[in-house]
Formats: sequence, C-alpha cells, structure tokens
Amino acid sequence: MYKPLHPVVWAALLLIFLGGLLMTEAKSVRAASPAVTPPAPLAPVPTPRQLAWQERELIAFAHFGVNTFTDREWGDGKEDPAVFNPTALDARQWARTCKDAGMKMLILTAKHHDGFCLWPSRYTEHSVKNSPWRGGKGDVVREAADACREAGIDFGVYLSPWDRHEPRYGDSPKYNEYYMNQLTELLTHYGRVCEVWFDGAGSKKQVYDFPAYWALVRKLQPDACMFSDCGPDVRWVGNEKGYAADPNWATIDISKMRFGQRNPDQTHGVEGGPDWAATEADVSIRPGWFYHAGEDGRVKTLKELLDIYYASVGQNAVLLLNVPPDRRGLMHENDAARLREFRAAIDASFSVDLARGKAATASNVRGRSPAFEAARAVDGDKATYWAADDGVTVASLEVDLGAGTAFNRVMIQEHIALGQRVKAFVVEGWDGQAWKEIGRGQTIGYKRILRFSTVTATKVRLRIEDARACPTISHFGLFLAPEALEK
Ligand code: FUL
Repeated sequence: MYKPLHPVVWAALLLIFLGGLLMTEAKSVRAASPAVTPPAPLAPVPTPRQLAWQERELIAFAHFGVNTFTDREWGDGKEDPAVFNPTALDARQWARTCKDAGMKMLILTAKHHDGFCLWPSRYTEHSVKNSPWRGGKGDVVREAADACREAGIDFGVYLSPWDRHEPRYGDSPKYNEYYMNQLTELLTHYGRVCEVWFDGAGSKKQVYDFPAYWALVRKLQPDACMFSDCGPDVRWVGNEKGYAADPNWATIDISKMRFGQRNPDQTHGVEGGPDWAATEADVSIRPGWFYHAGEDGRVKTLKELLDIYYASVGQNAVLLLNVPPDRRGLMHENDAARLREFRAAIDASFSVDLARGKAATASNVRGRSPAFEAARAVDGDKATYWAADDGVTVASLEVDLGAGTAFNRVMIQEHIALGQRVKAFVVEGWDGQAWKEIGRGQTIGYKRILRFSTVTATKVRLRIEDARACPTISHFGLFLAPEALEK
C-alpha cells in the first residue's frame, strides 16, 4: 500500500537534490574558467629539426678514406685512388655497432681534405670508381646510408669544403659550383640525410659561398641540420676533446661568427643571443680521426669516455664520437668492445629514476594549474613540465623521496621548445636536519647532469636562483650509478 513520506524525509531529499545541482554548477564554472596558458616562447627557440637533433644526444662519426690506407690524418690529394682497397667492408657492422652503443645517427666523411670521394662522383676522377675496391663499382656512401636505414639510425655526411686535390679549389666561383654539384649528388641519391658537416679546417684561398650551400641543403634535405664553426643549425663546441662547458647557451649571434676561425663565443654561446645553434662536441675514440693500426692499444678508456659523456651530453651538447673503420672496412674489435662497455655503463647508471612519481611541490606553480604543477617534472613524460608564473625567475621544486635515498647523479632538463631560460641553479638534499648543497651550475638547457659521490637524502630540491624568464622544467631525475662508476 502507498504510504506518504514523512515531511523530514521530503526535506532531506530536497536538500540532496539542491546540493547536487549546486555541485554540477560549480564543476561547469570550473571547466568554463579560462585554461592557464603555457609560458610564451622565449625567442629564439629551436626549430623541429634542431629539437630532433638535440634529442639524439649521441651521434657516431666515421672517418674513412685514403688516409686509412696511407696511415695519415690529412692527405695531400696526390694519393693514387688505387690505395683505397678495404678487404672486408661491411657497413652493416658499422651501423649495428653504433646502434648498439645507443648512437642515433652516423656521419660519414664522404670527402675529407684530400678530395677523395667515397662515392663515384660524376665530377671528379679522385674517387672509389678508380679504386680496385668492388672492381671500381663500389659506393661507400650508398652502403653506409642503406645500412643505417636498415639498422634504424639516421645518416649524415661530411663533405670537406677544403679540397687539396681539386684543381678548381681557389678559383672561387668554379669551385663553389663543383662543391654544390657534389652536395647535390650526396643529398639526392642516398635517401634522407639528417646532418651535413661543414668542416672549418683548411686554406683561406677559396671564398666559400655559404649562403648558396645552405640554401641548397635546405631545398634538398629539409630535415638536415647543418654543422659548422658557426651554425646555422648547430655549432662547433670549440675543441676536439668532446667537452662542452658551463654556461652552455644554445643561443648565439651567428652574424658575429666566422667560418674557419676561432670564435670567442662558440663554447659558451651568448645569453640572449638572437640565433639558436646548440653545441656539437666532436672527439675521436682514438687519438687520430682516421684508423691507424698503431693506435689499436690507445682506444679511450671507459673512464675517459664517461668523462666525455658527462662533459658533453651532461652539459647541453650533443656528443659526436668518431669510430674510424679500419683497413678491412670494419669498426675495430677494440673500439666495438669499448662502446659496449660505454653503453652498459650509461644504462646501469640511468635505468632507474629514483625521483619518478615521488611527491613533488613547488614554490610557485603557473596559474596554480595542475597542467604545470611540480609533479610534471617527475612524471617521466618529456612533453610535460613544471612552470612558474610569468615574471617568477627565482623558484624551487622539492621532491619528497619518502625515505632516505642514496644517489650520485642528478639530471635536469628544460622544456627547450619554449627557449633556454635558467641562468643559475642549486641542488640541495635534506639530511634530516638541514638542506645541504649537492651541486650547482649556471645553464641547464636540454639536459644537465650533475655527477658527485653518493649522498643520502629524504628530500631533494632544485632551487632556480636566476632565469631569463619563468623556468620550465620537464625533468628532474635522481640516479644511483654503480659504485665502480661513481666518479
Ligand atoms: C678537423 C679536420 O681537420 C680533422 O681531420 C677532422 O675531420 C675533424 C673532425 O675536423 O677540422
């Protein structure tokens, strides 16, 4: 039988209904409030091709050519092409060796200063086509480009502007035409090319037409970054030791830089410079750039390679590590073995991020929005970042590790798609009583790694002491490298 509800029950039901209505209203008000916008880009910012280049971190260089067979570093261009005769060339072995080492691209010396071309260029006789290798039908550039594609790594070319063989060298317009014809061959016959290396070494008698070279590369291979002493996409770090320095601004004033000359700003970059051209740190795994049997016992030690890694990749540079194929046309066993150790050491050091997913707070969160909160720096997602409000250039990020945690590496990354910002930072650990400084630096950029003896802390904080604009930190990580690799 129907029984009327008691008035108190009616009143309660009404209240629940009204409460529900109110909450729905509140939610829709929140959803409708304007979203907090990301910080405006701080110009200059990297192009997508420059970003992709920086994210490769490790690139292989392969110096190979007549010098490999004459035991020289700089050939004079008078070599008989017949000296070029590798007995067992296998570019797939190069690509595999580099890929296994975590290198994301291989740059081949298609032509070094001796002018000898590793591909059968139509424009010169000084090439593989006049060598006995593969009966004069071989093409090292083709084999290397195909092998890289097959292994899933990118391919780049070094085409020395300085040419000690070519008679047109020094007759500027004629040689520029010759050089651009060769560039065209390299950039149209071998698939995608991701970097073109313009080496600054050599004579001053030729006036290079760089604007024309650059325009040609842009037209034929829009994904390719161009390297030289002075950009335009990436710049030389200023030494051949593989070391970048702090500060390392990716920004610079290209109009003040000269090809083939020492450029005072190239190592540190210029804070607030008008152009984006990050540093590429080149170094050989052996004393020489080309293979010399006498250096088989002088392959860099694991410690040397790791020091180079921390000084380059760990300091906002890309490391370009040369591994020269030998007279067989193979990367030597000693070099390959060292590269395996190198990879294993990096993997062992960085496989577990002890800050990942830990509770994080910040002194300032952009618009108090969850999209920019501190947790974004420890979420393992490179697309998200912690950001502060506009105008806030001093700010801190704190990670609560929950318990005493041992670590000896800190990795910090800025969201550089919006420009490089941080000018000074400190990392501190809470030892139960006080904050203790662990390390400090000036610039961060794409990646900064601090390396120190193991410390234990329950909380860690990153204090940005100064920045060009509100900081955007995409990654703050803590790692414990095995003791043997500590420092
Ligand atoms: C230098 C060249 O002279 C060396 O032979 C080597 O190619 C190095 C990477 O660049 O300028």
